[in-house]
Amino acid sequence: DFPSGYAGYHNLAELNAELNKTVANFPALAKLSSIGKSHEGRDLNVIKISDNVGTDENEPEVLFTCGQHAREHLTIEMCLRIAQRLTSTYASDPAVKRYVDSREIWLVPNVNPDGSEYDIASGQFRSWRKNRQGAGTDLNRNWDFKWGCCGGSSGSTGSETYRGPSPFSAPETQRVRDFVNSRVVGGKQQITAHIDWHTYSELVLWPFGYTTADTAPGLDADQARTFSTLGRQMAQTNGYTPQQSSDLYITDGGINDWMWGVHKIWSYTFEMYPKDFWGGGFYPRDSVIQRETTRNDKAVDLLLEYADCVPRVIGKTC
Ligand code: 0X9
Ligand code: CA
Ligand code: CA
Ligand code: ZN
Repeated sequence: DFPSGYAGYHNLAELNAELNKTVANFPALAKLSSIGKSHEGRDLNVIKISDNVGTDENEPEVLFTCGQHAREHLTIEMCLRIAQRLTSTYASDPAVKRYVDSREIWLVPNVNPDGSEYDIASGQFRSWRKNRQGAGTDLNRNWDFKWGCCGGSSGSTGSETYRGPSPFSAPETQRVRDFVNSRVVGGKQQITAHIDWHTYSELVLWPFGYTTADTAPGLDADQARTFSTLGRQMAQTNGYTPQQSSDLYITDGGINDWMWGVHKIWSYTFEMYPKDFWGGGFYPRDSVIQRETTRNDKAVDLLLEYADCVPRVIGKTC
C-alpha cells in the first residue's frame, strides 16, 4: 500500500469504494460501469455523470482519463475530485448544475490499475510507469495514430517508452479505444472534448505530439488556433504553462493524437503538480492533494463550458 505520508491517496480498492459511494449518494446523477478488464483482470471502470444519467441524451459528451502512467497517483485523485465535485455541489453551484444538466461527462479514473497497484504493492514506491504486460508497455505510446512513426517512442521492451509490439497491443488502450468508438452514435462521435491527466511539470498540452509542425493533415490553422486558444485560457486559470505537446518533446502513439486524429475530439494533456523534481516529482505528499486538484476546477469548467462547440472559443460556429 501507500507509504506513510501518502495515506491520503486512494489505492484501487479505496478508489472504487469512493466511486460506489458517489453513485449510492447521487443515483440520479452518477452511474458506474466497467469497460472491460486490464491485462491482470482488474475492472477498468467508467463513471458517467449527467442528469437523467440512465438515459443516453442528446448532449455533448466530455471524457476525462486518469492514470495511464502508474506512478502518477495524483491524477487518480484528480478524476475522483471531478466526480465528487460535479455530484456533491450540483445542488448548490448553479454553474455545476448547468454543466451536469447539459453535458454527459465520462471519467475513467484509472486506466492502468495493474500498474498503479504494482507501484505501491511493496509499501515503497517502485517508480513504475507502464502497464504490467511482460516487461510493460507505455500505454501513452500504444495508440494507433502514427504509432511508432517518428522517434517519439521505443521498440525496446525494457524502455520506459516501449510502444508495444503493435498498436493497441495493451488491453487497457484497447478497452478505452472500444469505449470511445462506442460513443459514435448515428455516425457522429458524441465526445467533443477530453483531458488526459498526467504528472508532472504543470503544463497544458495539445496535439499533435508526433510532429513539431503547428498544422498537419487533419489539423488546419483554425483548429490549431482553437486548441491553443482554449489551452491558454485553461492555463490562465491554473498557472500551468500552455504549449503544443511536441514543443515539450516528440511522442508518437499518444492518446491525444489518436483522439484528435481519429475522432476529432478536442483532446488535451494536463501535466499536474509539481513544476519540477524538487517539488516531489511523481510523489508529492498527500498534503497537496486538496490544493492541487482544486487548482484545476476552473479549467475543467472551461472545457465543459465549450464542449458544445469548442471552436466557439475563437468565435467560430459549429
Ligand atoms: O510522455 C508522456 O507520455 C507525457 N509526459 S509524462 O511525464 N507524464 O510521461 C506527455 C505526453 C504529451 N505528449 C507530448 N509531449 N508529445
Ligand atoms: Ca443528461
Ligand atoms: Ca449522449
Ligand atoms: Zn504521464
